[in-house]
Amino acid sequence: MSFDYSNPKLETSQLLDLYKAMLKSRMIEERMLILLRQGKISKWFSGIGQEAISTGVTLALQDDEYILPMHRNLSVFTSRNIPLHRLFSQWQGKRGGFTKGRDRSFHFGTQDYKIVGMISHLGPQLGVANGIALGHKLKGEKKVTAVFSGEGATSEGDFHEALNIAAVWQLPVLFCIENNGYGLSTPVEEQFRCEHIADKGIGYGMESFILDGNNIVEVFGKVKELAISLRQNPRPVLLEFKTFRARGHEEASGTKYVPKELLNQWSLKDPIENFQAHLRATNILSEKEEVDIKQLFSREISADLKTAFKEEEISSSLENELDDVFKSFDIQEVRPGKDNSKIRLVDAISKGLYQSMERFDELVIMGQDIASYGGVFKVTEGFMDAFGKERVRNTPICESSVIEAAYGLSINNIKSVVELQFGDFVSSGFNPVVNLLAKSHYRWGQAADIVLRMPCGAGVGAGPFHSQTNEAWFTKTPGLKVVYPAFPFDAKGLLCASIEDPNPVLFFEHKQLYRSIYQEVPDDYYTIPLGKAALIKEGKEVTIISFGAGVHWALTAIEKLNIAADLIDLRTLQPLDEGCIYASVKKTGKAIILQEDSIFGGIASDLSAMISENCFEHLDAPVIRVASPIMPIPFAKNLEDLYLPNKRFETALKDLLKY
Ligand SMILES: Cc1ncc(C[n+]2csc(CCOP(=O)(O)OP(=O)(O)O)c2C)c(N)n1
Repeated sequence: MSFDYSNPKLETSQLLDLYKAMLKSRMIEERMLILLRQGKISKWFSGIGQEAISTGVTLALQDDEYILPMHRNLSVFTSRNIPLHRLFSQWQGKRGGFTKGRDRSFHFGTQDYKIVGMISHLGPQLGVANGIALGHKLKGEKKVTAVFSGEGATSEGDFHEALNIAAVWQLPVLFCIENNGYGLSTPVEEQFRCEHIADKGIGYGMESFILDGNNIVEVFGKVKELAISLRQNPRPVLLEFKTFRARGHEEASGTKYVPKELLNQWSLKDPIENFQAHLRATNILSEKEEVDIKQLFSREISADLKTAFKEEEISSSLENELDDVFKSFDIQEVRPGKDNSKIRLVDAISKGLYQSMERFDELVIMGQDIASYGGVFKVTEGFMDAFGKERVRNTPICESSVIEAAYGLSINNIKSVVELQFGDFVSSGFNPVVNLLAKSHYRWGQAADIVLRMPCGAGVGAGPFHSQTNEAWFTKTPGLKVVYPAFPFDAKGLLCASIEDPNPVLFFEHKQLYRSIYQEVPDDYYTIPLGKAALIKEGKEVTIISFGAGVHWALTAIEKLNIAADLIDLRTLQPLDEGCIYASVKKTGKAIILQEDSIFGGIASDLSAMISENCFEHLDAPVIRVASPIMPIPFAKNLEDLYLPNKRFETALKDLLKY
């Protein structure tokens, strides 16, 4: 098989560099396959036969440009000259790797080498690249971002959303799709219907090209040319690299389902053997040089393997592990000023957000209809005129990709706030929230500096898809902070603190409280630290614990029944102010928890268990949970009234007091 290596015409030194970089990753892989057979490493996803793509793309970019590889892209890592022993330690789960033993194989990133590794879910990578590229664009930096995907993962919604956003926002992203014929065992004809993935480019309004993924010169040349062009004229490009997966999906799974002829056909197109033959035939590489290079790499691999094997197995303490779930952050509390205005909850949120935009020059807000329209709840009304359309950014309807983009912005050191039009729609962006954002700091020390604003809650007759209060989906996911204010003063101070916090925060805003609850709120910027509950009423008879609209229902009941109760407004659900809860329950001996969401699996259940475990000797009655029944939220007013727990709360409270 002979390839055309004449276009573009490259210098001898460039040709040799390309050869060496491909060869190095091949030689590492071959060694890994031996170790795998010896049981010295676990899983391995082979990129053998596809090295020209990772190598060509990586060497065509500048070292300070981000690359987001997948599981078969070893050469991205080695072409960026990461010390091999660090890679080996990573694969053995040792401290010398990049994740302190917390994640495996290529699931890691490193800011030092501008590489952002994948999560298992494949598709989210594509949207993250958008955020990084957006960051460059906003900072006026002329840089390209390259992201990889297999052809199989292009069936995921993330691919379509990411291409759409990149096109609409004209982001300088190279979407590098390696079409290697199979997604695990699924051949391309069972994956998509069109002939070429590149054909999809036109549907998104972007340029696309088909490249021979086994021809290193073609890959390197075209990517280099495009990178120069994209830096000057930012826009996304879809690249389909035709190639072949020479080995099984992962080593244990074999290639039984792949026709022999196909394997034979493609073995003739090996990117390294062919290129090496060309270099030899054109006297660019002598036999001696070839042997020398191979010996050099072999020695380097052996020495670095020795270093990694010598490294002791990782050990840690639970405290140490827990310490890394969140990026540590001590808020410099800004105290409220003296001038106040009586405003609604929605105004307090809007003011907090506005003043945060003033305070953090680069803070970006993204959401549907938030720019000139001001958002469906008008929280960002007037923001576009004040801060411009770049920072107050309308998005297409693609929650997943927008949240992924927010993560990319954070990787590029830019804070963002994402407005979910309704908190219910976060389900369309669930994967990046619970997998990308939540696990990021623990996995590789990367902060996800993002606030997701979640208009939520029932009582407004909006039916099953615009009324949920879905905090429990997130309070159980380690790595997320969850804030849920009930009053304007708290809402503003907590939102400002959430934006300051470099960790991912879900900020719940109850729609029914938006325009019904007024309070004197300081005019100037201030913060309220997360994780502190508020004891808003004090009494000895009972402890009532709630948050959001429930706090107001509890206040009504306390007044109506004229009882002396401690009323705790949790304000933050993660982290939870356990001390405040236990102190109160130990004083009153009775606890009732009021939660708007359905009763099963909500925060009330956990609180009940925690109180039982920690305050048992002080309790004079069982801990009571009052919440909605286990059913979707109905639309009609009478049905919604049946559903919501506020009326049942009064009865339950009376019963508990009598106990
Ligand atoms: C969301 C999700 N579904 C399924 C999988 C299991 N899985 C891992 S890799 C893979 C095949 C991916 O194929 P492709 O994108 O073509 O990449 P390739 O492995 O061929 O390089 C599958 C099905 C997964 N990791 N994530």
